[in-house]
Amino acid sequence: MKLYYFPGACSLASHIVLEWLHEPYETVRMSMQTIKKPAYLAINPAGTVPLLVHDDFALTETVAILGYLADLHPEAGLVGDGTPRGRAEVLRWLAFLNSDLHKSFKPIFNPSRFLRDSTRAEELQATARTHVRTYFERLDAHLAGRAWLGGDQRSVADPYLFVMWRWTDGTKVDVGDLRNLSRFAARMSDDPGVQTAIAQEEVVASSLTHSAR
Ligand SMILES: N[C@@H](CCC(=O)N[C@@H](CS)C(=O)NCC(=O)O)C(=O)O
Repeated sequence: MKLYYFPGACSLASHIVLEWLHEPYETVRMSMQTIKKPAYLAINPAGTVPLLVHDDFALTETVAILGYLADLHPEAGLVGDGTPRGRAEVLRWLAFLNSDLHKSFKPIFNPSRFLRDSTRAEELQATARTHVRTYFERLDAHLAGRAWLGGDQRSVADPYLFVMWRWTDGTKVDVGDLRNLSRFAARMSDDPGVQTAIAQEEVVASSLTHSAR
């Protein structure tokens, strides 16, 4: 298996799950330039990360990759406790993270993609920060009395939330007062698989403010 990533980008969630599964894998470090080159676009026409290549199967989309990895290792229980409700709970949060929270970061990282008039960039970013903050408040409320998004058991949704929590620093979204979220982030930060994936990506502060997520 081969994971194409940018340091600290949403691809870090898949990287953490590969570590959790003790799955043999390689990583390919990409940049904003190399993801737009014909060779990469030939395997991923979206020109984004993550991309997971498993034998002859090239898979894009964070939610699909996380689900695929979890399904390859059902014994790890990373999409719930095996009940329809448990699975639905994990999918609920994955959907929220992907279609609401992740999307709301995009105008902060790259306002020019959303505006004709660049003089309004700061206003757009401020509005997007409000949306991001509101979504984190909802996640914080959900995490009250729960160790993980899905309940007592960690799942593929947790690394995705953790990655976006890391973005709050570089994007200046203040979530320091959200206690349940902070506890969750501390738990993830202490995890050896998380630490290994981060160390491999050599994440530095500047990469968290990359302009094109
Ligand atoms: N829908 C895709 C979005 C992936 C995405 O936005 N990736 C960002 C990094 S977090 C990226 O590659 N951005 C470069 C670009 O959009 O040109 C997913 O969920 O995997």
